[in-house]
Amino acid sequence: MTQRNHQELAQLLDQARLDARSVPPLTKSQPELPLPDAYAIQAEGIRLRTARGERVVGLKMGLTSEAKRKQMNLDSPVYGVLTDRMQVPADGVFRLQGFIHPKIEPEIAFRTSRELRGRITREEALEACSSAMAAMEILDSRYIDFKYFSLPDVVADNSSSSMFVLSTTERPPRELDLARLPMSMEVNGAQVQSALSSAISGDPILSVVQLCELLDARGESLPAGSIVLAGAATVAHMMQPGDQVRLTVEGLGSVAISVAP
Ligand code: OOG
Ligand code: MG
Repeated sequence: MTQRNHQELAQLLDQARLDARSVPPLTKSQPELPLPDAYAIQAEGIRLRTARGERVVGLKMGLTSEAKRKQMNLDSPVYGVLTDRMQVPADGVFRLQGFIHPKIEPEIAFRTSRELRGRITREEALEACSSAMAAMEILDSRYIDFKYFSLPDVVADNSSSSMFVLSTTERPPRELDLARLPMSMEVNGAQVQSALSSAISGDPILSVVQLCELLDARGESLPAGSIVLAGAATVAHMMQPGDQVRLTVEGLGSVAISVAP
């Protein structure tokens, strides 16, 4: 596949996102879409966004929990890129208009204070992460039906990333029992999902280790000052107008958004 092909496919997905219109999975017309090409399409899509003034603020890991891999019927972790325009302020309002079929999921996020590259240990990842936060990701697939796509499809579509929200509480990850934090997501006060943080990669910090390996395979590193979403602990949840969605993570407080009526 040429760079020209990557650009064309990135443009198609970018336009679908801007128009909030779903399109067939890329593998329908390109059954042999290799994963490295899918990441190249993702990178072209991010270039289109930065050319319009968006700023890259971090990365998201996806499919780091068994629950998510089962829900999406895909078998290995992937990453996507986060920009400043994707962040909803804590306690902010999210409007469903302009999105295709958004879903929300409970996550843990980290902020890095130095660059990480290549194969790193859990200790090195902990050392480089100045804080951990409670986070929710709002996914939106640009593909018809959301559910039935292959790994290269989801990667090309920036791993379904759409929006995210971070708790205002930030704590050094070493102060927490990171792999044993109870997480509970509630909609209008009723619990809809719950899990222990170990559902995320066995320990959410290991998502950072894995991310560095995936980046390294493409000759890239994780810059200092990045936000990293570690991946969802449970399946994602559909939102209705007027919903108040809140995630509480023991030790990290809670984070909420309201869906506009
Ligand atoms: C892929 C992205 C998965 C996560 O946290 O596991 C993800 C998808 O579900 O469409 O963001
Ligand atoms: Mg996610």
